[in-house]
Amino acid sequence: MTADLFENLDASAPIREQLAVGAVLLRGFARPRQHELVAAIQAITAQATFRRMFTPGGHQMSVAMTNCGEVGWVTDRSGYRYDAIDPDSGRPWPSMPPLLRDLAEQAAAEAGFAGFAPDACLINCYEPGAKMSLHQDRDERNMGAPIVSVSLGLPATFLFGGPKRSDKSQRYRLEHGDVVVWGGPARLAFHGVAPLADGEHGLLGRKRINLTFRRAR
Ligand code: MD3
Ligand code: FE
Repeated sequence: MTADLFENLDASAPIREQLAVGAVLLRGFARPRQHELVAAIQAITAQATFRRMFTPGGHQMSVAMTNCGEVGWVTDRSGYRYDAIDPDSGRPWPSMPPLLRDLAEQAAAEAGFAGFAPDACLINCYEPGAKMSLHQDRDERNMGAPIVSVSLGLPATFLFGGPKRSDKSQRYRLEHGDVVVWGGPARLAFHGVAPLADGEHGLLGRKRINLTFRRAR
């Protein structure tokens, strides 16, 4: 009680919630920059359009994806990987706008990961019904670096499990402007997103967009 009362006395301190060891939720951290973020995402997707990729098992993902940065995450029948070239356009991915890079770096620093230098940003687009099954993120070379995620648009139920797929998962609601930093022991936790509930968001309509900033190489 006392801790809660005094935690955010400093008006400039973000509202933080520790979800697990190494996982810090910064509620509303991206809100002050929401309009610039949406404009930056629109500029990226004009160059590299959202597409629903195929898993190595041949299933088409319900989430549409694109990337910016030096490398982007891709999946097709041959596997998952980071690639400097967008397979749809044959061109390099759009570069990561400083606005996005700075936001990720600042959030990581708030969570105790000073010096985070992402080289990849995966942009996920959920429409009602789209989901992401439980998985681990293990295609990155440097597991010492955290992943920073930024949620925009419709709220989602995020599932956060443990180091084993069978570990019971906890549910969190991630809303527009929420930023989560996943590092340390949380970095290899199983996680996923429940099917997106329909709704209408003032800025993004019937969509949820999630950015994940990574150090892939
Ligand atoms: C916990 N994206 O792109 S973001 C993904 O909302 C992904 O689109 C989800 O999982 C989304 O791989 C979840 C939150 C997140 C991202 C990476 C993590 C949580 C994580 C890596 C390790 C542990
Ligand atoms: Fe993931």
